[in-house]
Amino acid sequence: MIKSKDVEFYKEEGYLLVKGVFNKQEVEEMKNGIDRIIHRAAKANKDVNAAWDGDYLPKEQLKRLVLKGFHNVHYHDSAFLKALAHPNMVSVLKQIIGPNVQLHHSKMLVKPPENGAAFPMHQDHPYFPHENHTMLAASVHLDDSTEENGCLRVIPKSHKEGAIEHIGRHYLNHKEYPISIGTPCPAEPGDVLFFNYLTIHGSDVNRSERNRRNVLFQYRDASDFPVEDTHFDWGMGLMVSGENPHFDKVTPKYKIV
Ligand SMILES: O=C(O)CCC(=O)C(=O)O
Repeated sequence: MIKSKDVEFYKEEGYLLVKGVFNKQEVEEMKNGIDRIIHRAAKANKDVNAAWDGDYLPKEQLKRLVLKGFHNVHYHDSAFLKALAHPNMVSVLKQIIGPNVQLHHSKMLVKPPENGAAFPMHQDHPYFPHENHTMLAASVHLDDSTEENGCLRVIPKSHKEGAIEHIGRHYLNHKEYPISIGTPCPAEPGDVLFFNYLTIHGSDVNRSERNRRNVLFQYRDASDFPVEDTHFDWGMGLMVSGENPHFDKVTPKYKIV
């Protein structure tokens, strides 16, 4: 799927957009899966607004923004289990992480038209710090994603700065790191943006009349261990490529609550 120059680009810049990882039918299956999850969540009275807080807009405007965000999508619909271990996905992961790749967690991020919430600039590192920083996000695009509907933005090479202190673990100060300083990464349905968990990223409000639906999978090297017990999700540690070299560490030592 990718060449050695792409791997070099990822290592240098901290991100990589890979075109056409999923075909039209696979994208359709994921879109249908998302619609059904939203429907079932509403029926179960669990349709909460997952929009992030922040200092990038006045409080009054922030309150109007909406994000449909649910974790563990591969437990809700098989389309996502197929996607997270898709041969094209695995082929890229093996090249940028190494032979032994584990899932960390999965989630969906739907920014509805006109009021889809932004993600203030941040690193994912504070949420689940690891020893060797192999952790990355693979953000799967299900819609045409442009600046108008709040596409992902990254700060190239920012992973080289290491871990930066965040406001309450969540996001960086908007005055120092406004969303506008991120390089926009427009993408088409089926494209995947890979970025390291130290790469500063975010995305703006969806001000368009179009949806912006993404599914995000986090993966790591099976020999890269957490340094803090800060995040647990079901399915954490599923092997999507290679083997787990640590026989005594195949189940995470967290409790399901
Ligand atoms: O999908 C997006 O726009 C950003 C998602 C993100 O930054 C995150 O989940 O950490």
